[in-house]
Amino acid sequence: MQRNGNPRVSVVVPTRNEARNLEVVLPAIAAVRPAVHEVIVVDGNSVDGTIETAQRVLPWVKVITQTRKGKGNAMACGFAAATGDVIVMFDADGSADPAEIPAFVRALIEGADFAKGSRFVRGGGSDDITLLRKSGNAGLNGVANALFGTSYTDLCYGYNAFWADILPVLDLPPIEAPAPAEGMIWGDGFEIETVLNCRVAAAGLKITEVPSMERERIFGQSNLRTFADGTRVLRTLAAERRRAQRRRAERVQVEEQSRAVTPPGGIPVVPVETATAPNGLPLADAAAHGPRPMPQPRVPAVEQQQVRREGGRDGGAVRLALEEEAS
Ligand SMILES: Nc1nc2c(ncn2[C@@H]2O[C@H](COP(=O)(O)OP(=O)(O)OP(=O)(O)O)[C@@H](O)[C@H]2O)c(=O)[nH]1
Ligand SMILES: [Mg+2]
Repeated sequence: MQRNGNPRVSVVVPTRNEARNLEVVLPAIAAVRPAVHEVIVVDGNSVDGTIETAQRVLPWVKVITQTRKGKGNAMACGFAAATGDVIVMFDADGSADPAEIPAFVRALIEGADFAKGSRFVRGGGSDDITLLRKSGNAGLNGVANALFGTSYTDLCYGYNAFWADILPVLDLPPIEAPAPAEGMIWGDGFEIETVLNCRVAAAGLKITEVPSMERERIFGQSNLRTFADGTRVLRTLAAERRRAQRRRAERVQVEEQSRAVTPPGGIPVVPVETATAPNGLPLADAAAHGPRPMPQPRVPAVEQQQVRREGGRDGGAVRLALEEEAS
């Protein structure tokens, strides 16, 4: 993977029962010029022939199945499988226009680390948003911007692209971790979009918004539940803010330890087990193994314990939000 003016683009498409939409969406992605490098469909137990349809309408598609449940886990699996320089997050429901992919890539070539789709900047729009949801989204943007010092205009939108080399900073749950007996690992569910927006901001990455036009999903029912989804985004912002503060405190502690053991006028000493390289990897790891595509964060016990039941879109039955996420 490398940053250059002609990056290979991997498009990651999460699917749960999207066969009919894929008939439209996959050929449209394949028609984009310059051509994308690969399309990765990440399926989550579809029962409508999604996988067979994907392979029929786009024979060169890569199909993988996710390792646990939830859209976030599907995205993490797709990111891990991607071999391109740039990764595009692309919903399968027909709501996103593949013709916008080159604009996302251009924003990255022009210096962004993360290109964030926005329906609310000039040139963007939505056929699929009510006034209530628009106002809610505006309020959530305000909260996010106050907490993270960002200027997001469309926090709750899943069409984004980024350079693959920022994956370690995203610090997503390891895809090979077993599913907890109950609930989900933080980041595996629909909170993924907000989690990504918070983590790229907390890491100080350069974010550029790209105008995007959202259509209604072509086939199938919308699963959005305005108030429950809004509440979940708020809780995600709060949890990610705590995480960012914890991380900052850890960094300060490392610096203080370093100062404490540095002789006057001497070279600063950084305890090797806690120091991190610019790519976010522990220095010891980075030195031993070089860069690696996905971080392998530990799933702390607290994450497994502090769960809360909540009705929701993940699987329809229960969704366990791990609010006091800690990693
Ligand atoms: N692999 C996988 N894909 C999922 C899962 N949940 C949702 N998706 C896919 O993620 C994309 C976005 O999900 P949607 O249900 O469209 O959610 P949304 O766009 O927020 O809401 P609506 O389009 O209004 O229903 C779609 O392509 C879904 O098929 C999941 O658990 N696993
Ligand atoms: Mg959708």
